[in-house]
Order: sequence, then C-alpha cells, then structure tokens
Amino acid sequence: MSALENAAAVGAPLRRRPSKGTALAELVPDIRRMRPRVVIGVPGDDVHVVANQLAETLLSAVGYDVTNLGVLVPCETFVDAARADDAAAVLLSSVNGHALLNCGQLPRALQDAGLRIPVYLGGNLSVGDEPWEVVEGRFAALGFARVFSPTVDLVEGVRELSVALLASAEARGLRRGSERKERLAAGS
Ligand code: B12
Repeated sequence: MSALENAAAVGAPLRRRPSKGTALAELVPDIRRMRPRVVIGVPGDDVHVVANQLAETLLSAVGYDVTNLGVLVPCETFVDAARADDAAAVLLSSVNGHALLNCGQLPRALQDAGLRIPVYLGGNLSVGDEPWEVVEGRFAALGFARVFSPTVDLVEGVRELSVALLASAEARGLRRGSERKERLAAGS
C-alpha cells in the first residue's frame, strides 16, 4: 500500500471530496495531512531543469513529500526511487521534445517491477507540429495516467493530479474499509 493509500485507509475521511474542478488551494489541507510521496525528474537526455525545480517548489509548498531526481535521469532510476519511496506517483517534466525516447517505457517498466504507480508527464512532448490528440494518444497507449499538453502549466497539472490521487486514495480507503466490515461481519 502506498503512503497515500495508507493515509486514506487509516486516517480521517477527506475534508473535501475532490471533483474535477476543485481548485488546488482547496486541496491543500488534505494533501498536507496525507503528505503523499512523489518522485519527480527530467528523464533521459533532457537537461531543461527550470520546470523541474519549479515543480519541486510547488509540490513541496502544497504538502507533497518530494524526491527530486533532477535532470538526465534514466528510466531504471525512476523505478528504483519509486520503489524505495513507496511513491504515490511519478511526475515527469520533459522539455526537449524527446519524451517518447526518454520515458515512453517508464509505465511499463514500473508495471514489470510489480509497482502500480501512476506516471504523469508534461512539457514539450514531441518535435514538429503533431496534433495534440496524436501525441496524447501515443502516451496514453503506453500507460501514462495523464499527459499534459505544452499549454498546461505546473499549477494546473499539479491540481489535476492531486484531484486524481486524492479521489483514488479515498476510494481505495473506503473500499478497504467496507471489505474489512464485511470480513468482521462474516466472522473471519
Ligand atoms: C533554457 C533553454 C535551454 C537551455 C536549458 C538550460 C537548463 N539546464 O535548463 C539549453 C541551452 C541547455 C537548452 C538546450 C536545448 N534546447 Co532548449 N530551451 C530553453 C528555453 C529557452 C527555455 C526553457 C525554460 O527553462 N523555460 C522555463 C520553464 C518554466 O518553462 P517550460 O520548460 O516551458 O515549462 C513549462 C511548461 O512546459 C510546463 N511543464 C514543464 N514540465 C511540466 C511537467 C508537468 C507534469 C506539467 C503539468 C507541466 C510542465 O509548465 C512549465 C511552466 O509553465 C526554451 C524555449 C522557451 N522560450 O521556452 C528552449 C527549448 C525548450 N529548447 C529546445 C531545444 C530543441 C533544445 C535543444 C535540443 C537545442 C539543440 N539543438 O541543442 C537542446 C537540448 C539539450 C538537452 N539535451 O536537453 C526547444 C524544444 C522544442 C520542442 N520540443 O518543442 C525549445 C522549446 C526552443 C525552441 N523553440 O525550439 N535549452
């Protein structure tokens, strides 16, 4: 169980059930209480560090426990860190256009390592002017939980992934709670 699921399973219910449009500021109390661990970094041959540093600052400020692997990070390093941290999510910034080469295999690598950890990806994800739907479809097919177009900034991206993480943590916590009740009722 990840730290986020654990918090939802054993802690109080969320102060506010997140919905699609919930603002990041409204999510902050629950994020701070659960303190989910996230692994972030810039994969492969990419040296663009600015968005990565901003992401660390923002995620830490709203309450995440952040492991920042920096730039030029190989896929295996993300897998190792996600396992070591029992991470709730991996968040990638890919800016030089080589995302497919640099991290396209990461969701699969995590899965092969037995880790069910969502991977979120933003930045400039391709070169040339491919329609966004084509780029998005490519990464969705590779198992990314969500890819953000270059027009989506970090605040919006962190807001969206926070809504998803809090909602799934609560759903799993509630499900585990009802399964436990059923087991108790059945006397096992
Ligand atoms: C600074 C810079 C460099 C510096 C990087 C220094 C460093 N260590 O960071 C240097 C000179 C080294 C460099 C090199 C290259 N660069 Co450069 N670089 C830039 C530049 C001018 C600024 C990037 C930046 O820091 N922006 C500030 C940050 C805050 O913005 P951002 O990175 O765009 O991130 C925002 C969003 O993308 C988004 N975002 C980013 N990550 C994530 C993650 C998530 C989860 C979410 C939700 C959102 C998100 O939110 C951020 C804030 O709004 C841009 C052009 C530009 N004006 O944007 C080109 C640019 C990124 N570079 C580019 C290229 C092509 C290169 C090179 C390949 C050039 C070359 N031929 O050598 C090399 C690649 C080197 C490598 N191995 O990676 C292209 C990328 C093209 C593409 N993919 O569409 C750009 C866009 C320039 C261009 N117009 O062609 N670059």
